[in-house]
Amino acid sequence: MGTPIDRADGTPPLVAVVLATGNRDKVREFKPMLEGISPQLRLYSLDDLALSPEIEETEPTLEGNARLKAEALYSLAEPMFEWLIVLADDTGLEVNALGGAPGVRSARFAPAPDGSSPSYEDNVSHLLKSIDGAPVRTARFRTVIALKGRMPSRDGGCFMVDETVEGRIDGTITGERFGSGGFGYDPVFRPDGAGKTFAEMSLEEKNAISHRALAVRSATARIRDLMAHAGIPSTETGNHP
Ligand code: ITT
Repeated sequence: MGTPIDRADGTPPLVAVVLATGNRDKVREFKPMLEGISPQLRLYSLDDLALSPEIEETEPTLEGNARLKAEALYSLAEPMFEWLIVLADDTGLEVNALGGAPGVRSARFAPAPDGSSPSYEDNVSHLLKSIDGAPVRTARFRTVIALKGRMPSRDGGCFMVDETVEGRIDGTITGERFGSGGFGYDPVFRPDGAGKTFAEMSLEEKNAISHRALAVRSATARIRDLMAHAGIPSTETGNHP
């Protein structure tokens, strides 16, 4: 693999954007938001690169875990591309009545037999049980995206990328499940002002307002800046929400 460039012939370099997630639901949401940034950008999921690293999310914060994933994936993907930006996200549902839990433990909230991962169903049931009778059911989804990369500089050298961006959305945990779209906690999360849960929305509706969309929008803006810094053309508006 690789993306050799010959700046002498005026060809702008190609930049690989690697989505550091094994969660296909998340890839499905990310792709349309990133695809239009630049004709020089190539988007890869872990599946595309046949990578399936086991990265333990051991940090106590979403930021820490996003950075951890980005760094681990960067070291695996870095030999494959000359220029690349790895995007790793960590998302948590923070429920006020639970002091901000499940937060970083959102994927592993429900008790599960040793070593196994609870299903989305298990986690939602556990959440509803945990806040049964709570007078306040406010919550927020928060997504942190870490960007880790190596980009060409205009003088023929390179510069490193190492930063995070964030998106969040406030809402309420409903008393029961509504809708069949989305994934994870979507059937019980109703964003403020929306009148329906994420699971009752189309992908487009969710992508217009979600925590992940907001974080991706910020990441997209940063990628555009980084491309500009490298002297690589972006499309006018891209394909972001
Ligand atoms: P990777 O670490 O492989 O990326 P993950 O499933 O662990 O995948 P996150 O840590 O980002 O993903 O998210 C933790 C859990 O939070 C996830 O398993 C879902 O249950 C839930 N979640 C994340 N994003 C969500 C969304 O947009 N809507 C509903 N639930 C979501």
